[in-house]
Order: sequence, then structure tokens, then C-alpha cells
Amino acid sequence: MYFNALLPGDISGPAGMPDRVVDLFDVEKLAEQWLKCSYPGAVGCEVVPAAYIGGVDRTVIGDVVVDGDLSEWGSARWIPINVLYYDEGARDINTSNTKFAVKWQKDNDNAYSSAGTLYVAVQVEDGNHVFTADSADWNSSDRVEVYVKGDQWATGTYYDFAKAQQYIVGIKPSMADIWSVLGPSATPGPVPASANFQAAASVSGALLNYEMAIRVFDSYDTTGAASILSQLRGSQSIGVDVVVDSKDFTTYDFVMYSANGVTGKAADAGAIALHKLESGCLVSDINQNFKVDFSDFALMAADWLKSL
Ligand SMILES: [Ca+2]
Ligand SMILES: [Ca+2]
Ligand SMILES: [Ca+2]
Ligand SMILES: [Ca+2]
Repeated sequence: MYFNALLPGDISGPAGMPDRVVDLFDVEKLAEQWLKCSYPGAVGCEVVPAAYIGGVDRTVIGDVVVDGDLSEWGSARWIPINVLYYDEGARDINTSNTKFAVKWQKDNDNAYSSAGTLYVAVQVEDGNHVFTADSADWNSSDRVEVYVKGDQWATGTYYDFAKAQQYIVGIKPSMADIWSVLGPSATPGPVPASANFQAAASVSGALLNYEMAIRVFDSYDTTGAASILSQLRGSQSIGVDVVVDSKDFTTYDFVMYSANGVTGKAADAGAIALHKLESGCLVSDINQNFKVDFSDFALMAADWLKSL
């Protein structure tokens, strides 16, 4: 595997950094952090600062509810969406108030790595709302597109769900419901149930608030039969990208913005921006369940005196 090339138990070394050997330096670090915890918000737990701008923060259980209310995202690292991606002249987006944030969660907090979910929040300030009952034409309404690839190396291959997935979400005219489709954007279809995709949105004045839960796949098969869920852990990179689309009904113009302006995301998984998954965990917390204890010691013991 490319993500976890180092030994799980190699958390330190003579210089205080992993050194590809599991020995007494690693036990010393584990002892130093023994029974400490870093569970976000818990009393007495050490807070490990996020070190990576543009990274994806670890959530805790119950942290994100997919309901279109973004109030639980206040402290998230928001990424501005302010670079023109496609331009037919619409100017109804206020890019200074348009942004997205991502969090992640493992399914199994006691495993070294585990299948998991990304939570994505998108806020768009759009002064001129155009909502449709379904996805209709690609440039017919206000909507957001989210791209995810679990395998950070996936590139090329036009419209290949096995490489990456493009989810498109729009608000219905009633504003009480959303539609969602799985790309490609030229011929989108309903999101298969096997994707376990969730989305919700809300409208508050000019602000459109979208919220999604997205399973992370190394390879996705629309039948579900051959899908491979990514095994996630902190410090690995995955692809996450957001494009905001807007229709202006006064001019019938259309515009798209992204965070990075790298075009062709629907056509090439290599154009999807990478983000590092942050663990928020102490280095001795090898299984990244926010606490340093015997489960971590067991993982270190399994690698005892191994070297790479
Ligand atoms: Ca070591
Ligand atoms: Ca929410
Ligand atoms: Ca609009
Ligand atoms: Ca642990």
C-alpha cells in the first residue's frame, strides 16, 4: 500500500521522529503519552493543533448531522471558493462569502485504519436563486458539485466511477427538498443506494447551505458488487473538490467557481485537489481512537524490532 508505508508502531526515533525501526525509542514515546487522550472537547484531553491548512479535520461521533443546518461547522477550516471555473457572465455569486469545509470519520475507532465517511459543508452566497425539480441541464440551475477519490493516485479515464465520484446536489423550487445525482455531468443519473450518499440543504436569504455525507471508495461500482471502500487513517491524502454553479434568471447567464481553478475535474480524476486527513491524535495513539492505551501498545508490540 502506498499510504501507510511506515510501520504502525514507528512513532518516534533518536531524533524524535519516526525512523523506520520499532524499538525502545518508540516505547519511550508511548510511555510518555500513556493514558493521555486527545478527544476533541473532552475534559482533560490534550488538544493536538491542526498543522495543515486545507486539511480535513477528524470529527467525533455525532459531530455532524446532515440536515442543511451548518451551525456545528463554526470552527471548521473553511476553504474559499473564489476562482472562476467556467464563465458565461453571471455575477450573482458573492465569492467573499462562498466556501466549503470537510471533516472525516472512521467507521471503527479501534482499528488502525478503517472505512469511513467524509462530511462536506458548502455555503454559497447567491443573490439570484434558480432552483429546478431535478438535475435537468448541467447549466440550468444553482447547484454544487463535490468530487471525491479515495485513491489519491487515480488519474485519467474519462467519467470512470472506479477512479472518482462526482455528486451533484440542487435545491428544489419548494426549498424543502433537494435532488442529487451521480455524475458524469453530461449524463447524470440517480445516486445508487450502494453509495450510501446523504445530502440536505437550506436557504437563508441569499445564503444556500449544503451538507453531505459521502463514503470514500478506492474504486466504486454502481452495482455495489465490486466497490472497494478506502481504508482511512490520519496523515493519508485523498481527493476532495467542490465546484459551485449558479444560474442568474435575469440574464440567463451561468457561472461556476472552484477553490483552485483546475478545470476538467469531471473528466480527469487527476484534476481533483488532494487534502490530508488530520487525525487530531497524539503520535502514540497508533490506532487513532483519541486515547493512548494497551490497544496502541499491542500494535507497537506487533512490529517489535522490525525495520523497513
Ligand atoms: Ca522508531
Ligand atoms: Ca448540520
Ligand atoms: Ca443563482
Ligand atoms: Ca489508541
